[in-house]
Amino acid sequence: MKEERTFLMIKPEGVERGLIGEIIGRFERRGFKIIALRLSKISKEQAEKQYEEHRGKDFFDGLVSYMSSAPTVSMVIEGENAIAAAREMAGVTNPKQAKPGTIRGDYGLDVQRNIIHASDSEESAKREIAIHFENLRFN
Ligand code: D4T
Repeated sequence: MKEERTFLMIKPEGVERGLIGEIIGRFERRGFKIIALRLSKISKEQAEKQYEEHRGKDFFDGLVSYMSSAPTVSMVIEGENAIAAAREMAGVTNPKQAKPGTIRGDYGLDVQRNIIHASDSEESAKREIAIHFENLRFN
């Protein structure tokens, strides 16, 4: 098992619906350490960078404007196998197919409003942490 850091974001509807505590609590109770946390409205440029790999897809513009439309919670968590564990806790992209017990399965509304983002690899985690926590020192 590997000590890892990953980037998570509670999407606008999660904040709006009062689910911040519930979602953060799941990661805390699972034993992950929160090492950075911020509530903010991200810029369109940050949203574009975060979803760069999807540029050109039909949902890209809608996703970028949605993610930058209202406050989100950005966080970095640390712990054993954090990247895969957070993806598993989030559930699959479409909440209608996500299993009960996963965050998306329990709270997701549709494929855009799927509550949480979790980095999919070590490389994405590093890249996304840099987009949202520029110049942040963790220790
Ligand atoms: P993220 O990146 O938010 O953790 O989601 P996933 O890793 O599970 O899913 P993804 O990369 O395929 O999609 C990124 C992001 O785009 C939204 N989306 C996706 C959307 O609005 N419409 C769509 O049709 C799809 C496929 C949801 C997640």
